[in-house]
Parts: sequence; C-alpha cells; structure tokens
Amino acid sequence: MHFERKNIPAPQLLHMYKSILLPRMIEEKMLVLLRQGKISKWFSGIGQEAISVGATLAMRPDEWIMPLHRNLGVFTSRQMPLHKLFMQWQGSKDGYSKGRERSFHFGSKEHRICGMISHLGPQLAIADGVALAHKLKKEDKVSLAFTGDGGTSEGDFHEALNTAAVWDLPVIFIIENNGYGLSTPVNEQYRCASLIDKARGYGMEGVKIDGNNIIEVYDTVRGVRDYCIQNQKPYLIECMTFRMRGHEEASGIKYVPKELFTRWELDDPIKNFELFLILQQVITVETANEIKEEIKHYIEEELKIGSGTAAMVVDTADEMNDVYAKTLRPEASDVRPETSIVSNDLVAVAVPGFATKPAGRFPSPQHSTNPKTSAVLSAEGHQTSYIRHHTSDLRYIDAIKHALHQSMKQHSHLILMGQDIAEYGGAFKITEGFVEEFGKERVRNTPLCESAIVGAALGLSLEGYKSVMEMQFADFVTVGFNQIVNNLAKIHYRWGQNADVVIRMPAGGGMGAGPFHSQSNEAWFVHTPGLKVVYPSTAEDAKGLLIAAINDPNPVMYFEHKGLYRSVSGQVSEEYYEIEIGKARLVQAGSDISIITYGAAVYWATEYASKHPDISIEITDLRSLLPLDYDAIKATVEKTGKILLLHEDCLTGGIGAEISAWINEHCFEHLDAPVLRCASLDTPIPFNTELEKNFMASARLGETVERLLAY
Ligand SMILES: Cc1ncc(C[n+]2csc(CCOP(=O)(O)OP(=O)(O)O)c2C)c(N)n1
Repeated sequence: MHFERKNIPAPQLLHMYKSILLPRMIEEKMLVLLRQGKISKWFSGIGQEAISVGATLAMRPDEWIMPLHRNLGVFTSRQMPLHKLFMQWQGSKDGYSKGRERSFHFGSKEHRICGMISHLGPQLAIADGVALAHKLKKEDKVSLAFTGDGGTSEGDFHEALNTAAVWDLPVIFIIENNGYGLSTPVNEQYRCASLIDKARGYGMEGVKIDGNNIIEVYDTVRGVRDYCIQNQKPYLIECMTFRMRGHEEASGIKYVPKELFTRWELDDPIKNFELFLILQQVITVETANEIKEEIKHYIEEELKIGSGTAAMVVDTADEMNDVYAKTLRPEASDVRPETSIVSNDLVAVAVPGFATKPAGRFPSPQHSTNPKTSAVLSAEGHQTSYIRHHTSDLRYIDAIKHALHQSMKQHSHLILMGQDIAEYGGAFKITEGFVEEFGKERVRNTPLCESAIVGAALGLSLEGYKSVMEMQFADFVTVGFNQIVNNLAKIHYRWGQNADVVIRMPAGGGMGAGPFHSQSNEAWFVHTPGLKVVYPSTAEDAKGLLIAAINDPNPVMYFEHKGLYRSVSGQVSEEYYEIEIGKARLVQAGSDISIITYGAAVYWATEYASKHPDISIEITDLRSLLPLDYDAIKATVEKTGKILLLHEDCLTGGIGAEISAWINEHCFEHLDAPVLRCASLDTPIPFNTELEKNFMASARLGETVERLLAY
C-alpha cells in the first residue's frame, strides 16, 4: 500500500493514528464481551476503519454525518464518551437511546450524527435535507452519508443522489465497497464496471479510492468537501475495502473465499499506516506500543464506568412520553373564561358563522352562526391575545391555502416541497402564486421521488427547519412509506430527535378516479406510534388544523379530502389560529343514536340526519385520528348508548374497528346496542361511478342506522 504524506504535519498524523487505533481496539474488546454474552450483537468494521475515521476527521465537527452499522470510527472520531457508547451497546437506559435501539442505530444531535434505521438507504436522503438547509442558510457546510455496495441497489440510493444532483446540494456520498452485501458478492449486486460509473448518470462527479488508506480517504474527503461547498454540488466517493469479519458476528464467513482474507490482510489499514508513520519518523515502535497501552487502559477504564450502570427499570410512562416531542401549547390558565381557544371547543354550536352553500355531492352541515372569539398565536405558538374574528367565506381548499400562506409568513424557516407545486401551483392549485411570493427556494418542485423528499424533510428538521410536503395524491404515499413510518415516526422515541414535518395527503374517492387516486389510507398511519393524523371536514378546521400541524414539532399526516375541496365552504377566521390536534367536534347534538365519523363522511351523516328529522342523531366529527379524542367518544356513548362508526375507508382494520374495541372496553355499561360500523367495501376502489357508489360506506348508511335503531 502506498501512502503520500500530503504535507500533513506530524501531530495531525499522530492524531490520525490514535483515531484509527481506537475503533479497532474497541472492537477487539467487544468481540471478547460478545463471547462472554455481555453484548448481544455486533457488526464489525474491522478492516474498514480508514474510511469512517478518515472521512470524519476531514469534516468539521458541526457538520452532520449519516453513518451505518460498520462506522464505529465515526462515533469515536466525533469523540463520543466511550462509557456512554458501551452503555448504548449493552442496551442500558443510560445509553444514547435509553436502551431502545441496537448498537449503531442511534444518533446524537450534539455530535451531529444522525442515527440509521435498519433499512440502510434512508440515511442518504436525510443528508440531502441537511445539505439543503446549509444551502438555504448560505453556510459553507456539507453533509456526508455512507452506504455499502449492497445499499446502492436500493431505490433510496437512486432517489437521494438524483435529488442532490438536481437541487445542487453539497452532499458527500461515500460508498464503502467491501465486496459483499451480507453474503451477496458484488457481481450479483450490480452490472456496471464500477459503482462510480453511476455518478455520471446523475450528473455529478465521482472518484474511486483506496478505502484502506486513511491519508487517501482524509485527503479526498477534504478536497471533495471544498468542491461541494464551492460548486454547491454533490459528489460520490467509492472507497474500495474489505470486511475482515462476517456480516455480523453470528453469520460466519463461509461464503467468502479464504484467499481474499489473505490478500486483504496485507492491506490492513492500521498496520500499513503504522509502518508508514514509523518510516516517516512520526512514531517509533516503542511510542506505538505506548499509545496502544494508553488506549487499552482508556478502554478498560471507560468500560468500568459503562458497565456499572443500574439494571433497567422499566417505566411505561417514560416510554409513552418519549414517543412525541413536546408541543408548545397555551396554558389552560391563560384562557379567559368567556373565551375559548378554537381548539378546545366542543359544544353543539361549535363552528362559527358556517355558511351553508349549495354543495355538489357533499352538502354542508347546518350550523348555527355563533360569532366568537379565539386565541391568536404568536410566532412561537404562544397565545398572545384574544380578538373577535373577522371571517370570510372560504371553500375548504381555500382554507388550506390560507393556512399554508399564513404559515409561510409566520415561519421564515418553513419549506414547501412537492411535485409540481411551484410555477404550476400543484395538482389542485393549492400553492398557486406561492413561488412568486416566497421564491423557489422555499416553494420547491421535487423530482418524482416521494421517499427522498420525506427523507430530505427529516434532514431539514435536523437543521431546525419546518417543512410541508405535498403528496400529489395520498395514494402515492406508499413509495415514501418507509421514511414516514420508520424514520419520521420513530426518531424521537429512538434518540430524541424530532421530525418537524407535515405531509399533506389529498385523499378520498367519489370522483370516479379509480383504485390509485381515491384511497382512504389514514388507518395505515394511525397504527404507527410517533405520527399524528388529522382529517378535517370543514373549512374552518382545515385551516386551524393545518396551522396546528405545522406548529407541531412532530410528524403530522394531514388528510384533506379532494371531494371537499370545492364542494364545502364556511366562514373562516382571517386570523392565524389553531384547532387543537386531538380534539373532536360535536357537529350536532342528538339523543337516539350517535354517529362518530370524520372527513367526507361527516356530510353523509349530516345529510342523512337532515332527511330523517324524526331520528335524533348526535354526530361527532373526530377531526384527529391520532390521537383520538376519547373524552368526546365517551361523552356521546354515555348520551345515546347507540353508536354507529362511519368512515369512507374499508371496513377491515379501519379506524371504526379501533374505536369499537375501545368503546367495548371502556363504555360497555353505557351501551344499549352493539357498536355498529358502516364502512366502505373490503375491495379496491372501482373506477366506474356506479361501482364506486356501491363501494362507498354511504350506500349502506341507511340500513345500518335502521339496524341500530332496532335494538
Ligand atoms: C431494506 C433492507 N433489506 C435487507 C436488509 C438486511 N441487510 C442488512 S445489512 C445487509 C447487507 C448490506 O450490504 P452493504 O450495503 O454492502 O453493506 P455492508 O454490510 O457490506 O457494510 C442486508 C441485506 C436490511 N437491513 N434492509
């Protein structure tokens, strides 16, 4: 192996030497502990340390790195306290993830390290988001993400590199090509001669280097970092290396020909570097041994601290509390008695000044007009004053636009992203005019890649930005699903980082749009702790809930029914106001039966009620599906004892099933009849309008009400 000194001064070379020795020696110790059963799992980076260490040393300490499972050298080179790392690896409460995550699946904002999820590829797009933040802030900074050769086959690799190229983002992508993805050799992974060939396809530069040569890695990453900052472009580096142990310690190495180990042993990144430093007279054999003794002592001492932690004391409340980042809310005591925050309203005449307009398929509910006051929020989400509403008549779609517009003014660090949302104004024209007012930097057309954009939104959040991503249709969320349910949703519980992201979901059917432009897929997300899910049915709620979602530091899935966009409208306050997430709305009071519903189905219920004045029907609009307003559910059960759960989503596994189970468990003594569900058919959504009408829950609403009344 050939080293060039590149004018690096001796003290720095010495620092490099200590930095590369540390992860190797820690690993050797870990392998002993593994055999003793003191840690449960270990992914070895032995043989690959020059990449993690060289790259980390080439970055500024305040630049984000997205490491993977073989990058111990990133964590140690960022000087994370070793005893705390030990605690992490032992699953201790005092580790970086409070015992909730595996060895390297954690991050630390303090050290600018973003924790991986098992799926590997999602790390790459997060780096895009961080780099976008740097670009927007005009900072001279880059982000750096790792992938293995196996990971380059994931769609995430393609989406992240393409987006970085199209958006001119200063990201360094490093491939650690160690020849195998678990047991799969690279000739079963890709067909290009070299992975670096892919760079050209994305329109970015790339270079292939010896990943076992720490000076080459360090020098390359340093130069590439300068390039990325100066040219505001991404760069791909392929580091050739070899994994000297199995995929993980339990998996063995049978599938790797023995001669490969013999050949790569000669290229050991530490032994060769050590020899080079001795030849350069930076160290002697004696000093090398002294350094190793020092490190050994350090490891033993840190291990003593790390091993001395108390046994895990399980605290369910603590587990639940950490799922969500705390939301800043006005204190209840701040609320003057004669006024109420819009969000806390749960009275029969809850919606102020609601205009009843002739409205296509979705007639507006009848509400009394009740002018009222509500809380006005400051930039930080604090309530500052109460004012009488100035309202205007807005359609549901305009209310969404209002909320977005006011939020863009309110939060200078709010970024909108989505396909065709800039000049074109979005598929539904909700962001029409925004690019002219807020500029292309904040109103961003995205390439056709949902996964990378959700990942980029998370990266923006790491750097303190808020973002709203528009799914063109809620149906397309499937291709961004992993980032939403595994990264956004779990990150706060896993290592305390919040994901300040709203995903707008134009959902629902009734327009004859067929199986892939009509779905109600909210239940997929309600089943995912860490997300919030809201689904307004009125213009007033659409505005207030979207503002609340944007102010909320957690990931919020904001469902907006396409059928309501232009068919319902109401008096909407011109103020910047929130509807509190997690609060239902009593649409109308009644005493015979209760219909609990949300979204467009609210209008099915109100229409049915208005046509059957002889039945006293209480209707509750859930507005939020996660968290659910159990107080409101309980209140209506106690009042009528006969509950009908109505939703546009399919029957099986829908929200109705969950609420039914909850009522059964908590309100059984108040029931006068079994809880009935009225939902859409358990089929895909058909295109033909007659078939679709039959599919919809509304087709069976009347008969379900009659069944309920018969008890
Ligand atoms: C989406 C996904 N599929 C499969 C796996 C299982 N898995 C974990 S690591 C790995 C191989 C990764 O290979 P590579 O990217 O080359 O990285 P290396 O482990 O060699 O460093 C596989 C298949 C996974 N973690 N995630």
